[in-house]
Amino acid sequence: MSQLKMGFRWFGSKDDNISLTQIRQIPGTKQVVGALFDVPVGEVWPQEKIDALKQEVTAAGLKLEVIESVNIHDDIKIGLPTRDRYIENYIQTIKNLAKAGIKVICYNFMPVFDWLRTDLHHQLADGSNAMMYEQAKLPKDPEALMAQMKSGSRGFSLPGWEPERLAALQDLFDAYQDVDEVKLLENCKYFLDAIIPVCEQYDVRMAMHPDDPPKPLFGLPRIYKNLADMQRIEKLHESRYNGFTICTGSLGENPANDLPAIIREFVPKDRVPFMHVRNIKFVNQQGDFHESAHPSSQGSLDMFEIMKALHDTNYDGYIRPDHGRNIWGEDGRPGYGLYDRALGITYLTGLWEALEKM
Ligand SMILES: [Mn+2]
Repeated sequence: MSQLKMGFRWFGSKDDNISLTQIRQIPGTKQVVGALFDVPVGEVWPQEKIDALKQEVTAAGLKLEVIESVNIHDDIKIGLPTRDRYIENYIQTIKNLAKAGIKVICYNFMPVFDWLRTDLHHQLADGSNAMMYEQAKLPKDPEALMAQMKSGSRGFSLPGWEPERLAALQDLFDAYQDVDEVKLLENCKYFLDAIIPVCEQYDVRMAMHPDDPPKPLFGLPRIYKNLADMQRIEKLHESRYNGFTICTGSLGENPANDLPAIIREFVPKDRVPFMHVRNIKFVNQQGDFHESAHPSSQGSLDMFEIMKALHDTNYDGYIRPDHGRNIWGEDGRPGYGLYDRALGITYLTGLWEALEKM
């Protein structure tokens, strides 16, 4: 029986209220999906810090083979002359991670903002809370959005929302003024052409995460929203090391995205080293949604069909549950509480066992 390489995202002993011991007790979980959170975007990840994290995870009886994320400096995405220095740093980070046995790097190519939501603690009928996105509640002003995210996070740092980087928000927006989707793709190709030969040599696979939500916001371009975008990105640099994270929640936020079809196209091409599997629930015809528990019955996505597509295509990459709700009185980092993600793992491994035995 093929086992899922199931992982759990962890924000490190300094910044996560969930312990490695707790993670190890989630049935079927062997992998920690981690990162260094104290290295500024664009700088080299020091070998000794990577090794220390690896050692900490290994000592807890778990494996560290997937990093999420090594973020891309805005100068690379904008295409500034200074990008070469940041690409050199990125290459050194890849080499350092390879030395620690890292196999996959998850990253995204979203300008300015990482993922975003309009409510980080939307109250659900059962008394739990989850993140929500309502188009009408998205502030017109990006500064107001930042303030909204910050106050909603209740003191937790949010992945991809580095305060230092976002401090000069207007300057950042100005710098992206001439970057449209075509230009952003060109800049992505420039980056991939530089790093993928190194990834091949060091056996580290890149796994781009979809834009979340998968549509342009604040006039900023988005390059990974759907299957057609993926076909463009795979051709930017033909290599199994130029791969995707397929995040069912992010791509699923556009009801037109057929997730099993996307999986069935890209897994057989060996372009999917990493899966994020989570559910969302649409609340209206306009595509507003809140995040939900993982089971199909709790959201709008057919999780069985998603797992079946992975099973049918002999998926053997890494996988993790994604955002869950805050339940049972937990007040965790938005999307990253312990209980609902652990339930998600149990559900996903249950679906997988059934698929294996059918
Ligand atoms: Mn995701």
